[in-house]
Amino acid sequence: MDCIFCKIVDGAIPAKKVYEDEKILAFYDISPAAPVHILVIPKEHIESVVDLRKENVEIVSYIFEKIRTIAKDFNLDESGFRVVTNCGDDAGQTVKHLHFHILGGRTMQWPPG
Ligand code: D5M
Repeated sequence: MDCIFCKIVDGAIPAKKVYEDEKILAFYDISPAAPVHILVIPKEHIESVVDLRKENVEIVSYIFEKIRTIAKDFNLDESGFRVVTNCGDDAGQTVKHLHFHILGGRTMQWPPG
């Protein structure tokens, strides 16, 4: 499958990993938009939020559990951080493999552009 994040999961493309287990992978974003910018993905290929099904509830809640611990590991729990998942073209989703951005280490504006 021609998916860059699946290739990272398979080890065909390198990534700077932050956390990995049998279900998920977290790694540094290649073009950081904040001092801390980490992507968390399910290893299973799911294209976006639109493709989530009831059977994916567990992996999504598991990802959020890990987002919480990663944020704590990077000392973002006190200062605050943002979790973003872009879905589809209008949101600017460039990689069609579900991923959650963890952004922190600076103040952010809302709403985003
Ligand atoms: O975000 C997709 C994000 O994925 C974007 O911030 C760049 C990042 N990206 C793309 N390729 C790589 C590799 N090879 N390593 C690390 N990070 C990568 P989106 O929400 O789809 O716009």
